[in-house]
Amino acid sequence: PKYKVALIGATGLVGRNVLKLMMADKEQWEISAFASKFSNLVIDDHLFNVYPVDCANFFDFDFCLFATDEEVSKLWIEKALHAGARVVDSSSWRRLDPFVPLIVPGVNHNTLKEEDQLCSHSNCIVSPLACVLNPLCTMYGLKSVHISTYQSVSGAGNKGVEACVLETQSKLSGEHVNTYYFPKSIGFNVIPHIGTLNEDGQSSEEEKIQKELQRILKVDCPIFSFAVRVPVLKGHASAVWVELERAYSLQDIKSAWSHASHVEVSQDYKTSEEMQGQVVVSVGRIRQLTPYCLSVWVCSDNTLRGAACDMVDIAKIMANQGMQKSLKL
Ligand code: 2RA
Repeated sequence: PKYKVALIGATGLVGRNVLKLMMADKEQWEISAFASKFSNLVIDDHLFNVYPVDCANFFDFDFCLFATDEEVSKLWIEKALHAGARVVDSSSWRRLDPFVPLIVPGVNHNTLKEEDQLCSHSNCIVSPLACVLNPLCTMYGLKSVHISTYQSVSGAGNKGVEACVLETQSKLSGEHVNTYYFPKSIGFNVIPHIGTLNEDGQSSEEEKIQKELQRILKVDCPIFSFAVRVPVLKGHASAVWVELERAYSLQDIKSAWSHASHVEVSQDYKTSEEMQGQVVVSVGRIRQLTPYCLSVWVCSDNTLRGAACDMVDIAKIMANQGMQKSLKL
């Protein structure tokens, strides 16, 4: 059967990828696209009319996918829930709400229940990390994790990409235009500041990494993170140091990764550029540091894994479980 899907935020970087992924499965989805204002969008030779979200009649849809930021999600999701649709939210709005499941497909999608009408997926840096850490957690237990992230400008949306391109070009031509889109100029620069900084010097992004990972992996071990914005257009990467509860076998870990959903073990390593357009998460630079500690490099396309792929995977999981329109009507 065809499920009726409303995609809100269709013109954004993530929204466009959702359309692309769903178009590959046209038999299953009938998609209506919404954004802040009317426009036309061509995806894989298919023309979508994008309607203003205030024209959406949420009663018409089985699934509403919100590829939107917190403010927009907050404004519209209640209406979609009231209309009885199943909702997948890409924003951080309810990710830490114990009544809303935080799902990483392939890691904890089995925790999704029939009565869950709203579901969040995790941050585009967290989802790939969860895919890689989950087998280690299950096999040996996590004692502590240290993560340093290198996050591309597309994590901040279309405008982040535009700001980076403009600032880089202007520096090359000897001018120094600062768009002020990022906390400091991003052209030829790295900025250890994503989101807001609190009084203790922690950024909101670093807090998300810690709390979302603890929630998804069901652990309360210390997770330390550093979130850095780099002038790369697409692809997020992380250097990760893991201390396990028990001594491990690297061979067993590699074998578990090779069977884990969405994980691809690299002989050496992959870069952000190489991961563009890939739906898998690459784990490379795998080093045994001590019998309990290892370090790895994790790299993925942030507009796909932890973004469009997670939204579409969750909708598929719900549809396969017969969870289209909510029974709460
Ligand atoms: C970022 N990971 O890149 C965050 C959320 N998209 O800004």
